[in-house]
Amino acid sequence: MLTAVNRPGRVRYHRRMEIVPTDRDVLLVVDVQNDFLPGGALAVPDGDAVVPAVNRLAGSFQHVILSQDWHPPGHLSFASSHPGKAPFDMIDMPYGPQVLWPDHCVQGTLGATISPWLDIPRAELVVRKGYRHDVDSYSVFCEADRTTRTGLAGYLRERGLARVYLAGLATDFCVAWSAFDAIEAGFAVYVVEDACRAIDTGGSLAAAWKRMTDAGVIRVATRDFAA
Ligand code: VGL
Ligand code: ZN
Repeated sequence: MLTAVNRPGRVRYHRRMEIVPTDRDVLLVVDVQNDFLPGGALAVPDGDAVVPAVNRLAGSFQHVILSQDWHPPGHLSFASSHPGKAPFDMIDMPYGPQVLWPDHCVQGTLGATISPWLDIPRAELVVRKGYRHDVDSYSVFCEADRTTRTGLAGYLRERGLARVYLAGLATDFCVAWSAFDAIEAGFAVYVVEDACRAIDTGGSLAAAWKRMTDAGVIRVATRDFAA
């Protein structure tokens, strides 16, 4: 799309990005689950704003994959599993520092269910993560031990999907870690900023954007997609 910008004495044209997804592009919708939405156990501020944005966005993709945070009861990322600790405290796990969360997305509960307002029946794969009792997994590609793979990179490669667009919850945790790992796995990665919302605890949102953009993640918006 060409947009005219009038400045005193001249007219400049600059090209706005216009993204038209092909059969090599996939939309990865991260963790749009009841527990991350208003009223949920770990509600992301303004989290429900992603639902209409993601629904619209999904319409322009041939390939859509969903992820689902899926913890067993008593998961080690829950503050309730650590006597004396409170949600949002930090602890050291064998694999590194870990934020402690309220109990959320417990397997088989209504809180763990993908939001009924998400309207993407065409989604071709749901990737569950965080299902091992002792290891968290923000990333849809690789668990927090940084070695156990979910299989998603292999799926994308086998299906010839080369560019990953991310949307969903939360920008500074599951979206950011997934974006970072997708780059590491060799994919081109775009985060659709206004189709995501953040938890933003202890400066996590600014840190996540720096880490993502330093790694080569491209920041885009829903308006960058062809109507
Ligand atoms: C998430 C914290 C804990 C996320 C999941 O989806 O961003 N955040 N588990
Ligand atoms: Zn979780």
